[in-house]
Amino acid sequence: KSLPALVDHYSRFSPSPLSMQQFLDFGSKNACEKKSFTFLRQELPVRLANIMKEINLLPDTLLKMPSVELVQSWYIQSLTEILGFENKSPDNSAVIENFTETLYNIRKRHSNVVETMAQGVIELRDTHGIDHQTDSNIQYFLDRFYMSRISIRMLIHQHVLLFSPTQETHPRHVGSIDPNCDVEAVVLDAYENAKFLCDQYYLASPELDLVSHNGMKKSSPITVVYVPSHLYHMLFELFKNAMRAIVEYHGTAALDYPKVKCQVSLGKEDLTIKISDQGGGIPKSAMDVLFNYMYSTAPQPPKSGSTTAPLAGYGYGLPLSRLYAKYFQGDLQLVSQEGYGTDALIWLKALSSEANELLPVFNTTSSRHYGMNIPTSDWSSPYTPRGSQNSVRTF
Ligand code: W6P
Repeated sequence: KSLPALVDHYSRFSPSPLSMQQFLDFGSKNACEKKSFTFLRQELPVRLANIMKEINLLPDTLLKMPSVELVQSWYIQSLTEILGFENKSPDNSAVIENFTETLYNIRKRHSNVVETMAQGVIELRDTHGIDHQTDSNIQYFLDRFYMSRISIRMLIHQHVLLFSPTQETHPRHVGSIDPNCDVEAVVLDAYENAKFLCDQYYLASPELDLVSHNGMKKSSPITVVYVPSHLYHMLFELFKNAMRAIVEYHGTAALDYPKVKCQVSLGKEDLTIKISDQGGGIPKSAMDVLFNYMYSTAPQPPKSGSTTAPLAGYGYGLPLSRLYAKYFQGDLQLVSQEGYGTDALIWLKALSSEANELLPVFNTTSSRHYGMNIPTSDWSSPYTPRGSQNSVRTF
């Protein structure tokens, strides 16, 4: 069978979302490398093929950008390598070992996908420009593409951590999952590292005011079954943004700053983390842009020469953080009061039984989103000349 035929074949299956509990089961006493092998040699091609079909729906102009072709070649190579195990025996330990090593190399091959796709978007903007329709398609695609990538890397990472003798993990962790993830500890770690960058950049930083409310078991530490690195990624991003807003709003010459406030709460259903800054806030009209890949792609951070990394504001920090939150059925939202400050909220499922992977599915519904016209507003917009809300007026 040709590769395109195999992509068609595997893309007809829907990805199977795993629950946090299933991830734990794969890694517990009955941890079985053979079971994991037979699951992944089917599920990884399904997830890869589903998103590869969607890559093909991208505008031709973007598909032809060298960076996007490079990313596509990695997907083709990795799918081909996994399909090499289609008819191998799970009872042969050399096969299983080789599979684990193949996965390790695949994960390494794909480590720069985010930067490379961003480069492709820059190439497209510089050569063809980007209209409203293309912006919307790219936003829709990248959210699904990066969610797919997060999920595939999670599956591979779990397998490699659990079954590769060279990979060491914390004895109480199951692969990358901490069954007793101490939320306050991750908050403090993320705050300290953001503070380090902030001090280096501005020679000043706001203090932290951390408060927890355990609504389930008063004055007990709040824990959750979660991937600490995912939680850290979100918190680090939010702390950097909050600190930058505070220091820039009050000026680097200020003698002291309003603290960054962090409230952690646990209820029956939700674990909520709120990070509040009095950094002057942002207008409501600018909120969407913070999660827009096209907008966030704008200036390339200085790569070499400069020793001070920008504190925040470049890259895909916020949209990717929101995907990490959504990956296990949580969410991330910003609420701002311009002239005062911003609240950033993270919701996680308190119960591991409700923490299921959220995965993009390739089907006719997803296909229809591409090339679908952005609806023209049928509400008045006083300062916009008639017909120019979109590049083309579509009746
Ligand atoms: C701001 C802008 C922002 C984004 C994300 C988190 C916090 C903040 N504060 O002013």
